[in-house]
Amino acid sequence: MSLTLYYHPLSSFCWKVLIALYENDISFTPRLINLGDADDRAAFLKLWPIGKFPVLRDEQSQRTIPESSIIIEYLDQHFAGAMRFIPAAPDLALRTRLRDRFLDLYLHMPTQTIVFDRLRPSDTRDPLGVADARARLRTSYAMLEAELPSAGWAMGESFTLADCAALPALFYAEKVERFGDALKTVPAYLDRLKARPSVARVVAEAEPYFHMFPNEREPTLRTKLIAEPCRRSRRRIVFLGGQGNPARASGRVTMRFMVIVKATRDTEAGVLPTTEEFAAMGRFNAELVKAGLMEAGEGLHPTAKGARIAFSDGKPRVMRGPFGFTSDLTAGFWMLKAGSLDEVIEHMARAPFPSGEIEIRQVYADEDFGETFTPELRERVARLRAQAGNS
Ligand SMILES: N[C@@H](CCC(=O)N[C@@H](CS)C(=O)NCC(=O)O)C(=O)O
Repeated sequence: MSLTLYYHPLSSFCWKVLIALYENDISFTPRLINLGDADDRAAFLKLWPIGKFPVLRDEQSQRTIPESSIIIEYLDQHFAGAMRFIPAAPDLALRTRLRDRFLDLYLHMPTQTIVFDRLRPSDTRDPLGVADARARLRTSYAMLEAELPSAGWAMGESFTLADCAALPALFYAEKVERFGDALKTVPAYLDRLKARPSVARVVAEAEPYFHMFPNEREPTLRTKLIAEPCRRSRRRIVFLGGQGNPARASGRVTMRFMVIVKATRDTEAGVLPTTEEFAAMGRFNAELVKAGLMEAGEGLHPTAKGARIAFSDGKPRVMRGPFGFTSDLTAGFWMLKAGSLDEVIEHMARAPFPSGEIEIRQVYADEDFGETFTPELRERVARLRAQAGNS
């Protein structure tokens, strides 16, 4: 057997190549690479210093072939079977390669951005990068929804390179950014892909490793040493025990946040949102509710209808609005509960504001006040909250 595939069963880019190998029943030696193992890693880097798998080694031709798309094209040229992954017609071949690039670059890569971010220590997360990646995924979903055929495969009747690329891209993308009800063609296509025997085999072989896939709400809770196959080499082994918020172990979120919407000249002038803006905000709030974050959200009348009370020497002095416009005035707020500030940033970065600013502040929890807030005082406050229907 001249072919050896360096791979990991959970690695999405390896799935692409495995599907092609299984489709044409090409024999090969699978060589599972644990990038967390120093020897494995050193041997693999010798083969392909970039350190990303899959990599195919063909002993007969003495060639090392990296990059999933190139490997599939190499198999098509040298180990051709019933399935041809690059169509013979030049124009269709070009369009197939374009779809493969599209799926890798604009679906698969943003998904990796979101997954890798979950594995980072919380102080190095990149909420804006994640928000961008989600926006990119939604654009790509919409394009695929419009372009994919309602039956058959990505490029028509024949199963091609584009389908090999589509399965892992869509399979994992859907795990980090749900398709939602508006998409019909894309989920139906993914179902057709999953029903193919080559794909079912690849997914079944990955199943024992699925516990290594980081979920959104508990990325730091695994208490064992795991080798994460899809990370940059210097962070390859992640010790995840003992970090994070212990209350999240139960899946519960404990922190509360106030998101303050800063006033603008328009909000201070009492300019109300348009119907479209209301609808966009409604959709956004529905996402917050669905994600289990939203406790409340309200807009405020301009300061012209408000008042301030200043205290000096224990004496109140009432001042009625309007107050001079500054960007520190408040025009509205949300009350959210979430597992971390990053989680709130990730969601709020998608708020449908064309301009303006919002500020996110963590609400003190009883335990934040320490010993001076005695158990008796806490109990009294808890009773008052219950009476106010606020607990
Ligand atoms: N463009 C490459 C991407 C391969 C890739 O990102 N592989 C991931 C596994 S899914 C990897 O090896 N990651 C290890 C790392 O980045 O250190 C291809 O198409 O093969």
